[in-house]
Amino acid sequence: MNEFVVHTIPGSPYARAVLIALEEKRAPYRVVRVAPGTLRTPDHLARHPFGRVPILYHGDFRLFESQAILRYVDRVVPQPALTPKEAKAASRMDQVMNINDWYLFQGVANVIVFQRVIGPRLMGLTADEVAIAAVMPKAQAVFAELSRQLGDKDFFAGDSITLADILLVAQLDFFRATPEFTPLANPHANLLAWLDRMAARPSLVATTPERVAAMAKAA
Ligand SMILES: N[C@@H](CCC(=O)N[C@@H](CS)C(=O)NCC(=O)O)C(=O)O
Repeated sequence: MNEFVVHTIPGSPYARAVLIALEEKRAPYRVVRVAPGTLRTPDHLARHPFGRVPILYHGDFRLFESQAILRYVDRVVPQPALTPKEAKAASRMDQVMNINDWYLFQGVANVIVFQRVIGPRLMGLTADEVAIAAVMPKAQAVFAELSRQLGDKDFFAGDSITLADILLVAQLDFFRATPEFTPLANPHANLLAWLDRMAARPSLVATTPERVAAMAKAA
């Protein structure tokens, strides 16, 4: 099995999801550091035409888009399976992954986490409180729906961890660094308990932003 190579900015939640999946599979991988200021350079755009991370290399095969990468890893390293076999559970997994991408990240996390964490820490910006307040109703709706989908189960789809848990936990664990997280999550005890259980898994402990920064090598 060729080693997997993940190009990322350490801290990227999408890339962390890929690393969590590789850890769950115990697959060999290494991390190549992408500097935030290089996303629009010709070299990076040749790897990712939309100027984002993560990018996966597996031998001479290159892939971008986290859902595609996660499903590829699950297909080429079948055990432990991260997709339920049963059709309804598998479609629940797909649904949660799309909630993550379309409703949690787009218009909620990419506003609140940018305003609170990325802008201030990386770009010296001051948080735009009006922009944050404007997305809170959508954020509340997303957290409520995620809590409803989880219900009293241990995982979002099926009896064991799936790609849905992995994609979502990477996003929510990053979101936890914002002051908005507590009022959004506190009404949903099941979601908080799931997040704590997930965060204690070795695959999450191995992929914290600090651990990824320590293992990342320059390209
Ligand atoms: N749809 C992409 C989203 C990836 C994404 O937005 N990555 C962020 C980091 S978590 C990024 O590269 N942001 C840089 C930018 O937007 O310029 C995926 O699933 O991989």
